[in-house]
Amino acid sequence: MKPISRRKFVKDSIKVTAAASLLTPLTSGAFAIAEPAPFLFSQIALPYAFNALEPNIDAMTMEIHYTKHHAAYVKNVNDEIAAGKFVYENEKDFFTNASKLSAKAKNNSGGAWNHNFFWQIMKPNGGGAPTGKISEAINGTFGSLEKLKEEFTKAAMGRFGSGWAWLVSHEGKLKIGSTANQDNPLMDSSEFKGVPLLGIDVWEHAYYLKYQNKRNEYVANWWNTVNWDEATKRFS
Ligand code: MN3
Repeated sequence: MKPISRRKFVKDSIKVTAAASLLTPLTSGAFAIAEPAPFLFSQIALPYAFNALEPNIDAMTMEIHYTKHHAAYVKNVNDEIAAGKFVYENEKDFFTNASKLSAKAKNNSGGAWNHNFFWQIMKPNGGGAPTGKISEAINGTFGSLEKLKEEFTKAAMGRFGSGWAWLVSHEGKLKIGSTANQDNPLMDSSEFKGVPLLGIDVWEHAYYLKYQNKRNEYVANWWNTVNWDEATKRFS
């Protein structure tokens, strides 16, 4: 058997050490490594029970959506990061570099972030109308909340195939649009940009068990889950 050369051994050791250091969170101690720790995505704890959004979103859909679909996006993007391919410091950094990501990293980072956002932008006994600054902005931009809902619904219905519809704040203005797949308005690669205030998942996995092909009914009932307090927080 050919003995492993010292040179190769050293080279491999460095690789292993580098890979390990990438996954070790930095501390302020004496052993801190200059290389920044890569940002890893995580799945937020669902802020309510699987059945809490009934009858608008059924418990089975919520459970599968959260424990299977969302969990998979988080795992898959972190696998890409762990493979040492994408080292960024936070979500913002990740998405402003979206155009440089692999398809796997881009799709799954979007899926990880979008669903964390989605769970928070809904709540049990949601709906109603926002108040304060965001309400003024809605009336100023769209004329009324009803008009906003009409335009947003049009964006959700008009998204062919899988994707998301969004209400965003962009350069001081409210805008409505949609993105394909798991793209989001924070990505540099997205044509529709802004800070998301509301977002609806219009992938069939988000509604098919209860609504089958009736995306329009899902979107109409989804308004009853909207957490306007969360949208307001993100606007101010
Ligand atoms: Mn989904």
